[in-house]
Amino acid sequence: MKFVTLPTLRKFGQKVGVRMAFEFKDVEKKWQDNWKQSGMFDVNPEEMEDKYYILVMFPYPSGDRLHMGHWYQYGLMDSWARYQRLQGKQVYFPMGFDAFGLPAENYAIKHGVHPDISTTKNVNYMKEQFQKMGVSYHFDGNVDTSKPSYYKWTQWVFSTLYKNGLAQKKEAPVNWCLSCQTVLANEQVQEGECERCGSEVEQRNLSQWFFQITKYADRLLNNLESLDWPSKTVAMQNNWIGKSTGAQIQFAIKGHEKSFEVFTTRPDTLFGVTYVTFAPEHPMVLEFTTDEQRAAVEEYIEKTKKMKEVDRLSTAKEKTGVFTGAYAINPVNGEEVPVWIGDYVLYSYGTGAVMAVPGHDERDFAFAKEFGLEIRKVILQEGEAQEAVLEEAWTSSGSMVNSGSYDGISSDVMKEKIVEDLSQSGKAEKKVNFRLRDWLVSRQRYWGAPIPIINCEDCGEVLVPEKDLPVVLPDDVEFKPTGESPLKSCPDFYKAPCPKCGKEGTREVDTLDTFVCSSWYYLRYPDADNDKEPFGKDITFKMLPVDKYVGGPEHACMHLLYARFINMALYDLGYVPSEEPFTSLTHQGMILGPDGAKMSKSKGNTVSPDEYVEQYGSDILRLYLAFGFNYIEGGPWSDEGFKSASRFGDRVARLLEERSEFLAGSFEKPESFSSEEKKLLFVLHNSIKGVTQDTERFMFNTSIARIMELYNATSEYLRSCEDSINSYVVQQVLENILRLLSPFMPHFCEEFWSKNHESSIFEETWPEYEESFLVLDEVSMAVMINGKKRDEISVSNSAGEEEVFAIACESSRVSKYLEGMQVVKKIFVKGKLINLILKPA
Ligand code: ANZ
Ligand code: ZN
Repeated sequence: MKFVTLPTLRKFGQKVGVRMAFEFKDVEKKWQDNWKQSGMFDVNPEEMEDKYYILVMFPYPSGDRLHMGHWYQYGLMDSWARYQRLQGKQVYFPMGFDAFGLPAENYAIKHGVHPDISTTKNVNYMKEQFQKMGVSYHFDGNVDTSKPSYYKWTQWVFSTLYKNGLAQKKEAPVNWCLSCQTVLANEQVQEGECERCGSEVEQRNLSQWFFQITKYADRLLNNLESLDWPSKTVAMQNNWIGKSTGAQIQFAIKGHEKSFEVFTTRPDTLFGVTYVTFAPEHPMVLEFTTDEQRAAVEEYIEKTKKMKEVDRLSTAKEKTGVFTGAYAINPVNGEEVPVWIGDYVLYSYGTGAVMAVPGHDERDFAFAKEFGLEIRKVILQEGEAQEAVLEEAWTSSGSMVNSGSYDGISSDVMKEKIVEDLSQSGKAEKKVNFRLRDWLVSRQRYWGAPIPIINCEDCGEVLVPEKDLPVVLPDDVEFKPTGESPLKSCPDFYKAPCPKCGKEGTREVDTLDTFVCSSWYYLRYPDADNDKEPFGKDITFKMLPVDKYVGGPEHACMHLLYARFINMALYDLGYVPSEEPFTSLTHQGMILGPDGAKMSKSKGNTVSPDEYVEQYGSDILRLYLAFGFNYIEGGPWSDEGFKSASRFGDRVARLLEERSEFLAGSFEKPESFSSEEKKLLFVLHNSIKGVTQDTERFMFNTSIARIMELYNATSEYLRSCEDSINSYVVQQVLENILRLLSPFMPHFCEEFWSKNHESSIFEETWPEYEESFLVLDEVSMAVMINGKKRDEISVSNSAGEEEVFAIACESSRVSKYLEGMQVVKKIFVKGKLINLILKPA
């Protein structure tokens, strides 16, 4: 691991170059040690009564340390958790490491070290960085998914699903990454490329392990409504699950015994079918293809194998296909229509065959145009002449034509009726289809939890009994990717006696997708030391579900869907208290490089947190991350922004040092306040109100802006009232600046608080605003002339239009405009402004 700091640091120093009066980093270590020793943030789930479970997506220890994105996500979540604790909640906020998986394995291969050594080292390094960040969460029972004490129970999750018919090995077309040399779940393929490495992905037919998430499709969809989740994520899951309602309709093949079915969402268009298209890889195709067409069909099938699914689905792609020589018989009228194959039909969706209606489906239309097939109109738009030629597919509703006895009825009615009528003879049935596929969980890689299955010649596939778990991942394996599971080459592992009959069998050599590890980790935290069960029932029913989950939006359709499924399956078996694991969800944004592009080593636009912490301290970095970004949106790193945050931190430090006498004493609350004092108290209570509302909603940037306003108002008060300072008010304000800032600058605030308090600032309660201070006697109002601001006047809170006008006229800055003019209109906004519209008298 190389740790190059100097060159960038120097460059950075020149750019930012803020000289700090207060050495923030000097006090940080002290408080970190202090918090640790006092056990202040230690929590024991056993003792919690009314838990508030905050969860943040745990990091992969695959890179060599925490980067700026981690700081942003974890540092500010620590701030949020501190805030919730100050609000009086019994916060439970655990942390661990998602240590198995391809990124960790690829890192290990690149650096030529065993993944166990490199991930353990990275985990330790990251823990040290977390410590330097000054976080209040801790690493409960060391949840590290790559340790046997954890993956024993990942294997238990597999076994539990298996026993309940939710895990199954089956042959299926799968995505194969040519570079990672392993299969990928559909969700891990983005635009035909591997989500991890960006290499090409091809389709292979392989026998693999699947979790049957499709059995839960409806519930996963329906529950979405009840979740307090970002609407975009809900929409994405909705789409991914992709429920579509229609019918399955049976067609016969002329001269063959076998019939086939099509899935359609538009049974109303059945009279418009002029041909049928099969997915080229559909196994029936070669059965009915005629001898004359066989060569062309086989050639086309071969060609399709090399195509990516996204390209096949693209509407822009020109349509290709081949006639099979066979004819299908339309069940509604006995009409014989040609059977084609075309790559726009996918084998994995519906039945793998479609009834083509070129008059009313865009893709069928393009296909028919390409091959000169008949385009027949069966739905008439309102006002359309029946004989008008279709220039493009009419995909909406209308009234039926060319549809025998159904002519004249509306297509919406037809949709139901035709299915009902055909169902009499068993030729059609209502059908719901989902885009969601079963979750492919086996990987041909080393760094994952072994699948607890032994294959026996006599007994077949046998589950490893729970008492024999974990199936330990062996250490000495040549783990470079070859396409074949590395565990196969390890005889000590591969050969194992059958748990049923004792005969020598062979172990399953694939490992589990890392998303299996992360699909249940939130259940392990509260009971992480349990070596008898994955998680005890009492504690799980008390601590779950998670109240607030925070993580990146990129997990919308993978982790978040998988975890919901696993939780739901475990719920059905009585292991967890709720169907849904995460009641409320927030996504943080992403910190980009200074150039606005995603930070990456290859682009050279990374900004390393360590250098900033080294020079300015972790509180200043955290303050900048809070202030410089909308947490949910993220944005580009800016040294200018860092500069202004560090200046602010330093100014506050100076103020507190210069005015430390006000923090020290004990001052009595006066009977009444002067108008200057009231103004300051107004800003104070307004800030408390605003910071509370904004922090709650993760609006850390506006929270800090309000604290800045408070700082400014305080400085101004001290400057202008130097001779008549109200000590009580100043103490109130200074103490509250510390309390409001404490989640964002924990060490710094603890340090200043400790000068005058025995107990920690984090044992305080969050300040509350008082409504009475939010009503000002005097307000300042803008005076505008013809829409342009000319003065600001101080008036009584209750002053009406005439009174304000009179006071405005007394101001020389205003009166000079009034000379020789006539006021034609007064626009008055109480408490805000008066705008005088003038014209020459
Ligand atoms: C006839 C028809 C007529 C269709 C019409 C549409 C409009 P969603 O909504 O995505 O479920 N389809 C069915 N299986 C397919 C497959 N394996 N590959 C490609 N396309 C397939 O889409 C369902 C529609 O997509 C089905 O309804 C079918 O075309 C097509 F005027 O059937 B339709
Ligand atoms: Zn056996």
